[in-house]
Amino acid sequence: MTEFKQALSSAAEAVNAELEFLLPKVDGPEHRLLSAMRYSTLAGGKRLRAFLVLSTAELFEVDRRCALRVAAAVELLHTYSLVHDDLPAMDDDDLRRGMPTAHVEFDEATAILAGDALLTLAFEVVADEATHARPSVRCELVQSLAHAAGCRGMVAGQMIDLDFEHSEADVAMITRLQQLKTGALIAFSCESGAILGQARSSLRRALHAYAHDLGLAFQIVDDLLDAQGSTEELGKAAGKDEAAGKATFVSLLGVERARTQARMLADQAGTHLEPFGDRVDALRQAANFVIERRS
Ligand code: GRG
Repeated sequence: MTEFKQALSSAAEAVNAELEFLLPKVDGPEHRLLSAMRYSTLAGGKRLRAFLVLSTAELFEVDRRCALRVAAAVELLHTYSLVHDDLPAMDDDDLRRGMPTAHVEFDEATAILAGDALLTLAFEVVADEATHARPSVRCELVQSLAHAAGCRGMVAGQMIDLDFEHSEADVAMITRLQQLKTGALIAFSCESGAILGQARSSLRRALHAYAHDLGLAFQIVDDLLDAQGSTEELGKAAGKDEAAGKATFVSLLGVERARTQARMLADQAGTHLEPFGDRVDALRQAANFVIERRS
């Protein structure tokens, strides 16, 4: 685990430097927007999605500079989703990554605009020829990222989640909602390495299957942390699901079964990596990290 944590922190350092480079410097009459973008993006975060992009790209010997751009784009898009999710109209949270949320630090309109700008910047970065020499590869990245983030992915998951607050949900429904809300971007992060490396489809499918199980394990642990973690440790409000009477993996399965299910999914994620032989230690360790994490 220590070895994995070092690898994760070195990926985070590299992607933070890339984000620092890609985010516009704060100047001009739009400085408030740019400050909010930088504030939210550079506020920390585990950078797990970036790690997945970099690790899967390594499997196909993708140029590190290209992989770093995609890793940064995924983190920009992920940050947009957190900024918008925290808004009063959605989850109404005051704390994120241990700091005041964007709408608290700035104001609601600025947070909405900063989220919009982070989302569009992510696509600008991926579409740039510095990301890959081949237009067809850039096009596939843009299309897959749009699919993961939009009305058949994360945004759809968020809509279903908001609707479920007022209705009964079962495990199958929660699984589908979470696959869209958090699983789709995790899946793109894993598959982007294969897209950049123009890998054969069987290997891309193997990474998709790995990401599917990893994403679900990640979400179950997120529910466990919300139920059992502390606000201080999480850097965001704990206990929100129960207070809102929200159906989650924990409320439906109970703590013990939820934990067992997460462990089973993490083990199963590893089995999809067999076609890659012994070059996937980091990805196996990532599955373990996801279920052991405390924030
Ligand atoms: C507003 C379109 C829109 C979508 C929001 C992803 C999402 C949908 C909301 C995030 C809310 C949330 C807490 C989801 C649970 C899983 C999740 C994405 C947790 C945050 O991801 P981490 O733990 O965060 O990787 P860090 O801070 O480490 O980057």
